[in-house]
Amino acid sequence: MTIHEPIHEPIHEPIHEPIHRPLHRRILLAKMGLDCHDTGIVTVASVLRDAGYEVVYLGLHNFADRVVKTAIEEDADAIGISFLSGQHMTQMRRLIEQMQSEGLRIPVFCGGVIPDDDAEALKAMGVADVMLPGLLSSDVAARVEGLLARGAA
Ligand code: B12
Repeated sequence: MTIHEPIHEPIHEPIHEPIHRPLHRRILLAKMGLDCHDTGIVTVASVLRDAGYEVVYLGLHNFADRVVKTAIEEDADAIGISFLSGQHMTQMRRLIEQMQSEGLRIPVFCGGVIPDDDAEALKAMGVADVMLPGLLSSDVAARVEGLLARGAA
């Protein structure tokens, strides 16, 4: 090994060419509830930045009111939430209810360790997309671009 070789493999493959150049598209990312697993959402934040988005990451331990208030203040175009805690059904239901009561109509998507059946139930609830482990970074960026193009569900 020479001194120039990287010691670690990159967490995700670099995206040299953005799939699109979505100017001024702002995505709010957050963790909700008591879930402390943040590696996935931090990875997704850097994937979306590499793809040309502005990313606002709210960090851990948020609840629906704070997520919705921040999305409004930051004029976000979409909200992405990460769950590895099993709380996805409860928290996403609360988030969608809060968005409805505040009149916020932007796509909301989520990802993480989520059983397939629950992913379908989340979509039926109005979640625009559910991204599970194993997706390529380029697929995450392309799916976010697709749901922004479609607009709120
Ligand atoms: C590392 C780890 C931890 C670390 C977390 C460190 C950290 N800062 O993140 C520590 C040791 C702290 C931890 C603690 C616990 N953990 Co843990 N942990 C894991 C483990 C092994 C890997 C998670 C990880 O980092 N993966 C790597 C990242 C890159 O992948 P990812 O998060 O899945 O993200 C990818 C996709 O899911 C997707 N994605 C994720 N989020 C989002 C969001 C959006 C918007 C999008 C588009 C995509 C997306 O894209 C990402 C990139 O591909 C998993 C097992 C597993 N196989 O997932 C268990 C796991 C998540 N942990 C589990 C458990 C039970 C716990 C504890 C409750 C254990 C305990 N009894 O204390 C605590 C919970 C503490 C808490 N308050 O949350 C369970 C959860 C079970 C469940 N959901 O029903 C798992 C699944 C292990 C298992 N098989 O039982 N854990």
